[in-house]
Amino acid sequence: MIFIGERINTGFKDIKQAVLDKDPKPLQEWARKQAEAGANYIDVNLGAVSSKPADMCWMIETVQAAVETPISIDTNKVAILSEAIKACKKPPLLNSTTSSKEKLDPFLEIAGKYGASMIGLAMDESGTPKESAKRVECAGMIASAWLEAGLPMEHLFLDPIVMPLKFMQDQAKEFLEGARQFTMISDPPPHIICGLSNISSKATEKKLINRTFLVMAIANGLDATIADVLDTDLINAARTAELMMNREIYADAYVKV
Ligand code: THG
Repeated sequence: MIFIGERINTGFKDIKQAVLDKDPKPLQEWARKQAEAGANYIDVNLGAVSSKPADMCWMIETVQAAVETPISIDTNKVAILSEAIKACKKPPLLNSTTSSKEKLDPFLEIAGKYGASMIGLAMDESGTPKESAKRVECAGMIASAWLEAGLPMEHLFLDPIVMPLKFMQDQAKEFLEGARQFTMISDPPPHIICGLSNISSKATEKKLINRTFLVMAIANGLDATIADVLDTDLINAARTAELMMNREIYADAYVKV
């Protein structure tokens, strides 16, 4: 399982304020905590706080001054990505493009030039398809463009797109069916990823909803997630599900490693 720490996102008040004040402390504390928890990447999201590439670069440099963990550059803006990529010390994860050519082409070029991994969202210029079949089509387009660009499948992550359970209850099943079909896009398959906390947006019982959905998604082929990596119950549930998918070798102490 590949875990990406979700916490350095201006959707959280403390991070928003820190970016406005250019106060490195909150970002570095969250970076350390998530790295210690075993995050494989640290997601960095500037959100709507600013559209200045320099602000995203500041966030990335601030995180890298605290931890060695590679960065997930969470922006769909090519202007921000083109600058942010230069600030990264290690090959990052580009998060994310859609299947729309206008977005996909510059993302592919940057991924190729810097040896980066990339997330492709299963949507196009008209938004997120309601039905899984159309999401599979978008994902397939991204995967073929990736291969055509000569890039390695182990660096591609496809995202079937998680919607809030509270507001779009029928969408969880479409996600799960999408994920299941993405595993058949190529052999070996691409990684399948999601922004897990989307599922529990504005809900009570957030942790229970996140944990239950993650296990169901893993059963359908998910092998990476942007999530609350400090939630030990979540991580342990994911590890247990991975054993059941026969992806890890069982050991009595598996949750303690
Ligand atoms: N796919 C990809 N990238 C993504 C997403 C995705 N990046 C952003 C997002 N979705 C994943 N990250 C988060 C981070 C936080 C929350 C949800 C998704 C979250 N925030 C609280 C809430 O909405 O209730 C609000 C913050 C707070 O508690 O103050 O849950 O889908 N590729």
